[in-house]
Amino acid sequence: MEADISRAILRGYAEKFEECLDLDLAVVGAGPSGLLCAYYLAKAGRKVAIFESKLAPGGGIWGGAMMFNEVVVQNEAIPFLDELEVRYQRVNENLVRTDSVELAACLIYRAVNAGARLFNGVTVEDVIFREDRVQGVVINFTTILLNNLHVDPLSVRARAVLDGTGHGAELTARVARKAGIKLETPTGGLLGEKPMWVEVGEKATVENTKRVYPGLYVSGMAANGVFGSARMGPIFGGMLLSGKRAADLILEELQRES
Ligand code: 48F
Repeated sequence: MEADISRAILRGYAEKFEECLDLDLAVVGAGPSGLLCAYYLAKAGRKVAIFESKLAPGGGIWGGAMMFNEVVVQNEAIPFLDELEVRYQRVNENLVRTDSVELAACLIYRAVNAGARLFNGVTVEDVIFREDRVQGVVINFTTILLNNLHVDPLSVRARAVLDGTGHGAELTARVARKAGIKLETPTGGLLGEKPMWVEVGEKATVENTKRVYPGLYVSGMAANGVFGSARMGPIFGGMLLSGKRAADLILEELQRES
């Protein structure tokens, strides 16, 4: 029995991982924007995997605000809540509120159930960069990195990579530090995140969801970190709209290329 359990787990993981060595989209970070983007790509029949450095996917959703586990969503993003079957209650004519645990759970479930593969405990530490284009991700187990062990990573090819790493835009920041790489931003680098301004941040996170280098896209708070806009706190409509916009842009690009 013991050996059967181990064999089942090893084979299951190996099969899942092998299927994902050559992807249409690698989503880096399982926050709201990355999860929703992965859901739409998987729903469109694309091969997509999500790499999340923490044990639990869901990013900044779970704790709501200051651990009050509720978040608000504005009217424009309610169709996503309906599609994901997240329940909500009206706050005023513009806003609804929802249980943050339910939102996180539904986003994760819908993305995986639509066919996206999710690898938790896996950190994207770099990108594959060939012929002036981002062409995949370089991954390692987070435990290896946390323990500072000198262990080489593995790589996964992807036709598109989405940086959904949240505040700090960790992946794009890493790419921008590489010699000779200039991002498609006004300065060629990251503009950095601004302090809180809810309306501005919410609008900007959607507008800033775009390609930052051939093969590399940004969504959610990473988009505002790259293009220099405000944070917005526990309002999640912008994150969902950003995830959908990323999916539309990436699907369009994939279709153009094929
Ligand atoms: O920050 P996060 O939730 O992403 P988001 O879609 O949403 C932001 C909101 O949660 C909130 C907000 C809303 O108004 O401001 O903050 O921008 O999730 C980002 C995920 O990326 C993971 C990280 O653990 C988190 O779960 N992550 C960060 N760096 C890496 C990574 C990495 N190098 N590799 C893999 N995962």
